[in-house]
Amino acid sequence: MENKMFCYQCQETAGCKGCTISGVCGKKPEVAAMQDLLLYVTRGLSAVTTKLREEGKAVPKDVNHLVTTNLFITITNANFDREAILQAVKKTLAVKQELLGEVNDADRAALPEAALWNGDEADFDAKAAIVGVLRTKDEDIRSLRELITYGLKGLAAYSKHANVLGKDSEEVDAFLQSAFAKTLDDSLTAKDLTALTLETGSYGVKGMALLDQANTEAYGNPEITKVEIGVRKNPGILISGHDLRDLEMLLEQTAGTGVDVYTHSEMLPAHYYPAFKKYPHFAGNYGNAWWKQKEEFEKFNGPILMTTNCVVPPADSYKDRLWTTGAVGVPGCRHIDGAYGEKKDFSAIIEQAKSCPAPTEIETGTITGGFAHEQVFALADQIVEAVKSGAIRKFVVMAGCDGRQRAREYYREFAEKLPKDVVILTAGCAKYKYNKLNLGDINGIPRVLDAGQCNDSYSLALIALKLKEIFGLDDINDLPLVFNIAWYEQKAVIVLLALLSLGVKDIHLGPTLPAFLSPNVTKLLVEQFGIAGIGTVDEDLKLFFGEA
Ligand code: SF4
Ligand code: SF3
Repeated sequence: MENKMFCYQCQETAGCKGCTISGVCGKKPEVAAMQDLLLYVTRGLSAVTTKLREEGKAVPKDVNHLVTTNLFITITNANFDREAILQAVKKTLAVKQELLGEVNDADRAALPEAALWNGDEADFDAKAAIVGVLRTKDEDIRSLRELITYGLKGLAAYSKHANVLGKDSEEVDAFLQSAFAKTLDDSLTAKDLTALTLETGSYGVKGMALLDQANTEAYGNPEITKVEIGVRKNPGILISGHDLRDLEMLLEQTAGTGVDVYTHSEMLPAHYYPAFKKYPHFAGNYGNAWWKQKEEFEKFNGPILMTTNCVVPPADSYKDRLWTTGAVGVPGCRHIDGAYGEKKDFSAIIEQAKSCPAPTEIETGTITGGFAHEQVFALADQIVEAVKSGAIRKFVVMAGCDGRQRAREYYREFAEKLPKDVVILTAGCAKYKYNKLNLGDINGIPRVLDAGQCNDSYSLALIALKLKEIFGLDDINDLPLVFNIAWYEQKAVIVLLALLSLGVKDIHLGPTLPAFLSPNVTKLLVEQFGIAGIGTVDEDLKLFFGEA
């Protein structure tokens, strides 16, 4: 049967091969088509901007922002709204045509077809059908092009978060666009693309560093924090996703209104930042990782604001309470616009909240986090002492994503069965598999050190580099540190590539290896970097710690 779509960018792709009829995530073929087309025209725009830079001409910031937003739109569980994506295609074509006029005549002829294409809406679907993932016939070239593309999507998302806080890096944007344009270039060999993959990882480090700087300059350094997971009596607004600037605006606008604000999933780490602690109505975290949202949003009773991925197409019962902003889109749900640097107007959400009952309690207690780099550096003496005395034998990095597949129970069981002298370093929503297990502490150091969101995996890298320095080691791989990472969407891809670029070897990746890695690309990652999948919990405990 002919494919209605083709997407294999996330861990939950159908049959570990590819979604061809409809997305497991809920993405329909007509939405997949517009995403494919948006990537195509954004590649074209990137080829134009790259050429302009080669000619010594400046590319405006808002064009950089358009590229990153477009890539963000196509991340798993970010945007299901065909109409919104179609409008983004049109806008991108218009911007590209204008910039094309600035390219020297002699250079224009050398641009790829994607840079020159300027179809009408009537042409969109026919074009989309031939520019998707399967346009690349050679499976290894396709695999590398997609690996780079997914890494760039993650980099775009992190850049966007830095950009809304007023931090831009022309260097990162220029690389992102040039690398994205190279995924159109048929003259590049697998060897060239492998080098570009690693380069993407090194820019991943720069992008995450930029975001870390943006976040900490705006909101302070995360610090050890106990976060309430129960509920209060006021009506509430639940904010999810990764955008701290949106949260800040929501907290400002809800102050004194009698409406509380709760975080969900990847917004939990916002509680660790000093700047948000001044809001008495910042009530706590409600629920778990993204995939539990259907059940939890139902029970929350009040409006929910999705600032980024991961949104699940909502049930009718709460659709009217689900709001989107930024790159997120869900047909039938209201969207709040707002340009970078502008104040978004959340008053309609606040008004709706006032008429809603308070959230239904689903759990009580607290969870502790806030172990980003500065906080861990402050505890360095204690940690080094614990390692030297043998109280801490090893660290295991369990950063990444959570997801709905049953196979992910592995991570809960792995955490539960870990030897008691092992400490988990985590970031991202993967932590929801074990952050409520009360795994105790070692000489006052909690056994689950949560650095924050997935982008805060950067903190984990800094912590590893700091430990390497303190212990006087030459190689990061000589640390008593193992990597057992869970992935789901494309932000995890840039984190992975970033770690590889820092020289980290023997990363275990689960619950399954990406479908977009061809056998040859997998072989390369295994041989050069020691990348491996996961086994059973007992096998892996034996492998990592010599015991089950
Ligand atoms: Fe399938 Fe994942 Fe693509 Fe959704 S994002 S269509 S689940 S591969
Ligand atoms: Fe989670 Fe989507 Fe990846 Fe940011 S929120 S880690 S899955």
